[in-house]
Amino acid sequence: MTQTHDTYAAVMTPPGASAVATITLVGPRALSVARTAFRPAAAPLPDSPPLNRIWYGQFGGPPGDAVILTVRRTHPVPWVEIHCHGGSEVVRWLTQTLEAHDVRLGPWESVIALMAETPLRARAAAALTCTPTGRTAGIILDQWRGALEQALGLIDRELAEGNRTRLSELLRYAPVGRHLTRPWRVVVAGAPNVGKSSLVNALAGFQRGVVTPVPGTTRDVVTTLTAIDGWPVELFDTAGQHPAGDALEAEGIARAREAIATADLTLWVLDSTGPPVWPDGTLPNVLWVLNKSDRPAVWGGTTLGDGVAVSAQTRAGIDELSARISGRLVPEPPPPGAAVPFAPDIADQLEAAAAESSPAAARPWIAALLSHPAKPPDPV
Ligand SMILES: Nc1nc2c(ncn2[C@@H]2O[C@H](COP(=O)(O)OP(=O)(O)OP(=O)(O)O)[C@@H](O)[C@H]2O)c(=O)[nH]1
Ligand SMILES: [Mg+2]
Repeated sequence: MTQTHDTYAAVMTPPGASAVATITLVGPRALSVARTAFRPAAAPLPDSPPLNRIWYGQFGGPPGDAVILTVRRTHPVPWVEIHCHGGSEVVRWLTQTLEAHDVRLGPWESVIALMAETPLRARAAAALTCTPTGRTAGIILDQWRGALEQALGLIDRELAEGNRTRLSELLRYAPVGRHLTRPWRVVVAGAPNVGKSSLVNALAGFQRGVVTPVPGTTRDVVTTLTAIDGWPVELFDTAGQHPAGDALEAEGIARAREAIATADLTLWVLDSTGPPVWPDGTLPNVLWVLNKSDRPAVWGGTTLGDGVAVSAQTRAGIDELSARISGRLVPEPPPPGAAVPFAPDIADQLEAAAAESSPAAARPWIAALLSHPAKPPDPV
């Protein structure tokens, strides 16, 4: 057997129970391997198979599997897709058949990178697989369709003319782009018993954290992934802040402070049925929440500024609070089709380009984003 290893295969579907699994075969020998291992039920595969047509037949074996095979591309590198029955055993038979034909198995991410028409399209396809909400998926799909690539082409032309207006316009969406696959961190903090855990539960829509009338119920940082207005958010419920009692409480409070220090937004919760307890120092990015609005207030929160009155118990004001959180995290949501730097490192590179002393010096950053070479697959 030759050890050319020029042709790769990857299982594109996750392991586990499913009706169908997909295996991609890519490389110069993809078509010849398919011709040898695949026995079509009707006509054989032609020498130059038409693209995107489907053939039904047996692959590998015996026993092999009944599969649907399609040729996605023949140039510059042949690309064949095999849709077989799902389940780990069938997939194992088929990948063993491929390995017997000297095909190297790789991770699906590498095959995406190898097959995408452009590096940014490959990045967008990979980002799509781990974006958590429909809203963020929609933005990444726009980039997969070429929104960012087109914008970078225009930016490069403008930079060549000594102008960087478009580059600064694109950077408006760098903050949102950083969070399309990584949630915003929203910390819920305040004095003991003000209703922090109740508020997290109300925002998450289920009973994530323990709620009791006993002050000091939450001792550690409890995280919950949720979506607010379609944006992925990790909520951090924290221990109530007050002059520390025992060592356990002190540790909980220290962890709460650490969480606040790295938060994208802190919801500082105040209890309207008692005197307000404010944070020790200034919080860089805070939204005041006046809780327990279902009960008679002893304090009206007149100094709250843009704060929101809610009842975590009855859910009154929770929609308004969600809208306010969304507005603080993403003040300017990108319109459909807008170019967005859709990953943290892409946003970093564009910011580095904008920080260059001249438009000419910014151009290599743009070129690097457009031409970063796709890496060949690493073996699994
Ligand atoms: N009436 C009323 N009671 C509430 C509301 N939110 C919370 N509570 C009550 O306030 C008490 C404390 O609620 P928690 O959510 O545990 O408060 P916490 O801030 O997480 O408390 P610690 O974890 O102890 O710091 C419980 O008895 C809740 O039922 C509200 O909106 N209205
Ligand atoms: Mg709590």
